[in-house]
Amino acid sequence: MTDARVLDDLAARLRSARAVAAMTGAGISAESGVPTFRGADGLWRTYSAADLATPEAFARDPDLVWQWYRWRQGIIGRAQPNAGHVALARFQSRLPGFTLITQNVDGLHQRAGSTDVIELHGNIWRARCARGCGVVRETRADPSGAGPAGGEGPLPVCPCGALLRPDIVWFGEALDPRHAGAATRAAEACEVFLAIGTSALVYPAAGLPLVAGRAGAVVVEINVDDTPLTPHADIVLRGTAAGLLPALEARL
Ligand code: BV8
Ligand code: ZN
Repeated sequence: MTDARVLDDLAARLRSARAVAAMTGAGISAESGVPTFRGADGLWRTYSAADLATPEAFARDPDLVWQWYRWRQGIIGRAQPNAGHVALARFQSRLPGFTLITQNVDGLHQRAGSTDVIELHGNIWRARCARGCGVVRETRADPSGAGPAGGEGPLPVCPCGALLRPDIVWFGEALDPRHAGAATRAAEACEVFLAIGTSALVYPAAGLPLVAGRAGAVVVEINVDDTPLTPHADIVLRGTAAGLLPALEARL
């Protein structure tokens, strides 16, 4: 089938589905200028996940970890949602049973107009108590990357006296069970599952399209490259999220 026929066919399935779930990864924000993790220019080529994105790293060197997140806040604060984010926000208004799940922490889906986004790995614009007293703070979306947790100033401190940390799920940490539960239920209930711009390597998120497939959903991969999900996908669309999602949305 030609790409246009595949998109026509997929759009017809989406229109007739009672429930649709989409899960995005860093690839959808790549065209907004936000670096991915594992690509040629990915963050893990330059930085070690173990040194930056684990609770042990924060305990060892909170300054370094905050510097890295402030730098990323700067990039994300200057970025704009792209046509892929905008198309997914329109999916939500066109498809009644649509659930958007993201592994991204950048908040670009919400800036494009999506609501009720399930953020599996947290959000870079929030900080929370590292000791776990329950305090959560918004950090300002300042393009310089500065904010209550930003700049070169002292590390942000919780009223309880502990440090604040980025409200992000690091390696070795459990996902918030409310978010993991909602995402699993959406994967089990959907008739079409779209996996968009994710390397499908980080669990438990990478298991969601497999859950959906086992429950009978049509699994669609949208990615510029092959991933471990590719052999399990029913439909593979090779191309960019910002190119393919608007083409699909135009057919809904
Ligand atoms: C947990 C936050 C249990 C950083 C992130 C060995 C085997 C199996 C599992 C494990 C194992 N060892 C450890 C584990 C578990 C571990 C895991 O899965 N590790 C993997 C790497 C082996 N998982 C965990 O630790 C999770 N927790 O299991 O808890 C538990 C239970 C109870 C009690 C205690 C503990 C926690 C996972 C935390 C994830 N957090 N870091 C930050 O953002 O600051 S991971 C990081 O990767 C990001 O969050 C990101 O969302 C996530 C996934 O990456 P992707 O989004 O897919 O991005 P990536 O760069 O990899 O890929 C981009 C893709 O886009 C590519 O495919 C590319 O081709 C494509 N692309 C590029 N441009 C485009 C495009 N596609 C379309 N259009 C384009 N334009
Ligand atoms: Zn506290």
